This record gives sequence, C-alpha cells and structure tokens, in this order.
Amino acid sequence: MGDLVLTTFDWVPEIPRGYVRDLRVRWALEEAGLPYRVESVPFRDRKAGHFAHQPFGQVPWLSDGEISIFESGAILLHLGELSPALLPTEARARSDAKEWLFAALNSVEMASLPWSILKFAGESTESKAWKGFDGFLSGRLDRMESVLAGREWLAGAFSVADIVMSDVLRLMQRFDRLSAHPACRDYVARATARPAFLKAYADQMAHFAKAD
Ligand SMILES: N[C@@H](CCC(=O)N[C@@H](CS)C(=O)NCC(=O)O)C(=O)O
Repeated sequence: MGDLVLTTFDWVPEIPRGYVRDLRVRWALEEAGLPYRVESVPFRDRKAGHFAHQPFGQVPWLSDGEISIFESGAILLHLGELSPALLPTEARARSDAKEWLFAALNSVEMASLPWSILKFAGESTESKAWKGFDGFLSGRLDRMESVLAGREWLAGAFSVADIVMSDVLRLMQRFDRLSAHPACRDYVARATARPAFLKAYADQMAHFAKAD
C-alpha cells in the first residue's frame, strides 16, 4: 500500500453536501482505520488533469501510490483488499459482499438515481416518466425490504456492500421515500449510527464549508 489520497471537489452547493460520493470512501477509510489525506479539485473549472483521473469529470477518485482509481464501487473494492473490516476474508462471505456491492450500484442505485433526477427536476407525479421510474424504484425497495427484514448486514459482518447500499438508501430517506419500508429505514439508521459514518459525514461537511 502506498500513500492513500482521496480527491474530491473544493466546494459544492449546499444541497448535495453530506451526499457527495467521497463520503463512501471516507467512511470505508475510517472503518478500516487506514491513514489518508484529502485533496481538492475545482468544482467550477475542471481541468485536463481532473479528466485524466476521472474521465467524466466527477469525484471521487483515490490514489494508492502509483495507482489511481475512480468509481466509488471500484475504490471500495480496492480498499476491501486492504482490510478485513471492509471485505470478509472467508470466501463465501467475501463473494456475498462483492455481489451486494454490485447490487447496490447496479440494481438499487440504478433505480434510485433516475428517480432522484426527476424529483430534483420537479417532475409531475402524474407524468408517465414519473410513474414508470417510481414503479421501478418501488420494486427494488420492496425486494430490499424483504432482504433487510431478515439480516443486520448484507454479507454477515458489516462490509463495503453496506456502505454503498445504505448510502443509496439514505438518499431515498432524505426524500421520505422509505416511509413504507421500515426495514430499509432501520438499516440506514444502523449504518449511519456507526462512528466511522459520523466522522466521514462531519469531515465532508467541514471540507465544503471551508470553501464558502
Ligand atoms: N459512478 C460514480 C458517480 C460519481 C458522481 O456522480 N459524482 C458526483 C458527486 S457525488 C459528481 O462528481 N458530480 C458532478 C458532475 O457530475 O458534474 C461513482 O460512484 O464514483
């Protein structure tokens, strides 16, 4: 392992604060107790060097010595290789954690993201688009409700899968979209009560507030 450097924006508007995806990485680093530092790139003026690390001009990315990784899921898998606090060492549980990490990103966030874009845009709840995406999201939340009613964490012990899944569900809770899903709500409450989450959240808020 080299020096771990997490890069995020220097500033973002108020609304996304507390939800910028560098939080997933901060949270994982705190859970694992790995030393790291945070660097910033301009939010308003994204330069070629930024696109060289994150081809979509987004954040976060992580440098581990000479290795540079973008995509929060890929970063968390990388950190999982460094700590059993993030990925279990037993083969079955490790595989479960990886599949749930992908499920969080590619089955649940895939439904929650277009829904939240419509929500932010103020889409009418009567529109065809809203009804379609809201129904898609309900299907995913209903399945997660059954899964989470029967377990504390997704892969036995807490893992990177829980960081991503609870972060995805946390955004739904912000919009009061978990009112019919108590097991999902309880899961978000359990995850966000962890000291590592609280530290990551406070650090992200302080980071962006510094630039106001
Ligand atoms: N799939 C990417 C998504 C990254 C992403 O959406 N980053 C947001 C912040 S949370 C961003 O940089 N938004 C600014 C933009 O898209 O211009 C990941 O999980 O890392």
